[in-house]
Amino acid sequence: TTPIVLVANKAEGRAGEQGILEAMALGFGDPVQLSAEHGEGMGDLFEALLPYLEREDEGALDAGDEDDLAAPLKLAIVGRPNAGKSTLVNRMLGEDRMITGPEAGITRDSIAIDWEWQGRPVRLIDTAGMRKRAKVQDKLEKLSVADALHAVDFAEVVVLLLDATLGLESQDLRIADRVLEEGRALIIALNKWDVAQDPSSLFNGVKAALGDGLSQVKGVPLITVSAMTGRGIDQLLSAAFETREAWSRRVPTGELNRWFERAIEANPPPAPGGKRIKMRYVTQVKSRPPSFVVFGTRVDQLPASYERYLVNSLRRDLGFGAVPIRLTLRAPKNPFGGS
Ligand SMILES: Nc1nc2c(ncn2[C@@H]2O[C@H](COP(=O)(O)OP(=O)(O)OP(=O)(O)O)[C@@H](O)[C@H]2O)c(=O)[nH]1
Ligand SMILES: [Mg+2]
Repeated sequence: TTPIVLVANKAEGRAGEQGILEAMALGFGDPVQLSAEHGEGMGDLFEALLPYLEREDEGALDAGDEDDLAAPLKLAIVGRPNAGKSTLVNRMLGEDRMITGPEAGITRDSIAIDWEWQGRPVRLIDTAGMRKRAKVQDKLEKLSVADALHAVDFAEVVVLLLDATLGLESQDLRIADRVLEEGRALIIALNKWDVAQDPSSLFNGVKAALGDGLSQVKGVPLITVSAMTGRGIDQLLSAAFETREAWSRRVPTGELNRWFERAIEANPPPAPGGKRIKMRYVTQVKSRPPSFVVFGTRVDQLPASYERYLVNSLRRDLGFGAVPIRLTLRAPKNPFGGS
């Protein structure tokens, strides 16, 4: 049998009360009180429908996303001057296509090259090195940096290339922040591993500094490579494809809300002034990057730490890894003051 959910529309204000009482007499249980015009009661409607969402298509991707995953992986390589970006691109291609050299600032414009890795199409984008803004004086270099940032916007996954002989500097964190703010998936690669001093403590040091420095996203992949010898490049590319998949993932609403209930139960939201913040439901509004809207009452009072808790457990429990996640809170109005 098809389940029936009774909805009483035009329920705003006092005018609807009589109709709601009449609707109760129909024998379908309490009606969901809705005002389609005023946008009220949507949270209640969703709650009433939630038990029936279980049979929702379990395929985690919609058709559009699948097309996107068959399309070339748009992979931009960014970093400070001299990190070895162009050398890395040459090593991937297996030929000296880019000009490289020991002086900083050799690449001036972003260059996109179509390539294939293990039969999968990749659009590689080499970019100009990005120095600290205060040091960028001449006009040409400014244009180069703007061009590199443009490549970030165009990419799906961005590799931030570090120089193992220099370690992680504040400029690297600034670039990483920028990539995440743009909603791109980030991978960090530690290049020149062939000449790294004291590799294991270097690796741990960079890992720890990333954990402290990139507070908005935890656990960004860190991969050691050598553009010179080719070491680590396969690992880098498989991480890049994996990351794009997470970045493109859609979680079915039923699964998402089962997670949501568990997360709230494990760590209930606070009750400022004795009034509990009620979290009703969550829905994924888009992917690339994954974006969610949480509906509830008094959610405008939710502390940032609780938002972080939700985003972090979403990442951990639903396999989003370290891709940037957008979360918006929305409070539907309810004239009846129901919880
Ligand atoms: N030992 C070692 N040297 C490397 C490696 N990768 C790059 N280099 C050297 O680092 C220098 C800079 O390399 P590039 O590829 O030109 O660096 P880039 O990041 O493209 O630099 P810009 O275009 O100026 O931003 C060159 O002398 C390379 O030979 C590596 O894995 N190991
Ligand atoms: Mg270069």
